[in-house]
Amino acid sequence: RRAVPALPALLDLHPTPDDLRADVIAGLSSAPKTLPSKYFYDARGSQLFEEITRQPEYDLTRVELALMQRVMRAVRDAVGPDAHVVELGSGSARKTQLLLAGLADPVAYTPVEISRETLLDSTQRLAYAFPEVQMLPVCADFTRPVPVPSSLIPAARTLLFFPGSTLGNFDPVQSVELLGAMRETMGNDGLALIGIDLVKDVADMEAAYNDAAGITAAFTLNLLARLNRELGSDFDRRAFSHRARWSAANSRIETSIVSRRLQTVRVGGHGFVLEEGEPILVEISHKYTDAHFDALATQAGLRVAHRWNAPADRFGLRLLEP
Ligand code: AVJ
Repeated sequence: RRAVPALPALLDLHPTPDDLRADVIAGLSSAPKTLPSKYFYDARGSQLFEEITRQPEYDLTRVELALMQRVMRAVRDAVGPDAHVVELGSGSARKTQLLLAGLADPVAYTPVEISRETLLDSTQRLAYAFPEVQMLPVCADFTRPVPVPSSLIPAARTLLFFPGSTLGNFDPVQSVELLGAMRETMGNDGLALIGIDLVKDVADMEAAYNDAAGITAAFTLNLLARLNRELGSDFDRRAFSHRARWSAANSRIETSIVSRRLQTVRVGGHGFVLEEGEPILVEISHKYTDAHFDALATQAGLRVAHRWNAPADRFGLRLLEP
């Protein structure tokens, strides 16, 4: 039997209940109403997301994993040895497995993840699989500045890893800010490997967010259960439905929680009136063209050093340099 490696010390900057309450009250006070998609990822929400990635309609994860397998040798050559990998929104870190195995002697890995349970699980698993890589997990909302711990063995460079088209969950202004912050974090010698979902057939894109088994709907509506539990709000789950549809004007899927009737919801001493049919926008998932993504990168002071697309342009990986 192998000895159990000590749990890596976790830098805990998890959002506080006050952060959650303030964000929710601000979102429900705005017109149209919104809620931040980052709060989907409590322990249950992260599990449901994993289930989404196994649905036949949601092929992003499978296509990205296959693409990574195909281009890993080129990534390894471009990155070189002794990198410190920093991943934003690492979740179950399934793609990280491929990355750490494919790179030349990575020295450290910093997953930044908002769900503490998911972060501890995935870091523990990776610590077993890669005993020579120092694990430096940070539990945090990566849309705020995140301090990156330094590794015992000095790294040759930082590789920022931002897969899954998580960038798509941010509007263009936020995306440029986020890419700019990533440029700061990686420094002048750094690189960033980013996964982006590409514009395709509208029926395919809409089906990916409306799976027949209803897992995405459960994922979306789980947000209300979380708010009731953590903020003491009184959302009635049955009085809302999930809706995800393509917005051609914004080149994105827009996911809303729609009120099925006129109702008032109480959250932290505030009452919010929802009309019948009124949507709360809870997530945006942008889909990119090559030109659109290049423009975002350029605005953030980054250059596309390598561009790899999956067959039929279903998904893309980009290696960016300052
Ligand atoms: C992997 C977080 C980018 O927007 O496609 C999947 C999240 N939401 N189904 C996406 C998600 C509904 C996903 N991200």
